[in-house]
Amino acid sequence: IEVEADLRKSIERGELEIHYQPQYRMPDRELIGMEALLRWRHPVRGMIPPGRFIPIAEETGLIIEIGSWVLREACLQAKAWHDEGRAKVPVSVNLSTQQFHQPDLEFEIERILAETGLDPQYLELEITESMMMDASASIDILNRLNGLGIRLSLDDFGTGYSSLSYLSVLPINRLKIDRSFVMRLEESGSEQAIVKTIIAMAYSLGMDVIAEGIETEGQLEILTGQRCLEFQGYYFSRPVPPHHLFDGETQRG
Ligand code: G
Ligand code: G
Ligand code: MN
Ligand code: NA
Repeated sequence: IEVEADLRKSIERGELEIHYQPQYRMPDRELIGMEALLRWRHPVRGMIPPGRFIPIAEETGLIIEIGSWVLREACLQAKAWHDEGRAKVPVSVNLSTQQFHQPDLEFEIERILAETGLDPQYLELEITESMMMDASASIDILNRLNGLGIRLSLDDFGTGYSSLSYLSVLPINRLKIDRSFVMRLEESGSEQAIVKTIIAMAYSLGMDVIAEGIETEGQLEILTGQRCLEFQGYYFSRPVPPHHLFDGETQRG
């Protein structure tokens, strides 16, 4: 209850922040994107990770307002980087289940893009398989979002229940291999087999594929050996506040 009341005021008090984690394409280590990751700097409790307050925001409906704030803030930041001549790459924003099913989401995003001036191709929304339990409603939502000209990625891929037949009809640009697979890659042959299959499937469906949670050189080598080219993880950089991103200090976490 206390946290809920605090969360309700967190936006107006300026306690929410977004950290950004870069994404790279090998072999040239080219910067290809930034994932926006929400943080709550609580005046008493300190930094609270999203896993601890997003569920509360979901239960109370506050996620709609917070989610809008994140979208707007991330689009503004990306636009500012582009205008400053920094790397012109897309920003990826995580959606929550409630946001995904919000009836006016499409118009909300259209409005935010118009107000921030960000070209739609530079916004990527990350959704998860668990949001799409109702397949036909989800395909409709995805098609409408796709119609805005933004990018869509399937986050935490491999941990949910995607039916392969219906994956092929979704307007998804990219699969994000969940870090639970990456974590066990070096010890587990079965993990290697799963990841190899996900990569092959992505390419055969005309999608890009990115591995997240890369922490070691060994993981990177296995994945590049399996023709995965895009990476995100502490090995390259932790999520960092936006003003630290182009300092040249954050190439490795
Ligand atoms: O950054 P961290 O590992 O603590 O994130 C934990 C979880 O919170 C991840 O699943 C991530 O997708 C989610 N998350 C981070 N930022 C946001 C956000 O802005 N909105 C939503 N809905 N989820 C987020
Ligand atoms: O669910 P989602 O994929 O959006 O979650 C992303 C979360 O993973 C973020 O909270 C981010 O802080 C975390 N993360 C990013 N890279 C790494 C990594 O290399 N190792 C670990 N353990 N967590 C990571
Ligand atoms: Mn994500
Ligand atoms: Na993930």
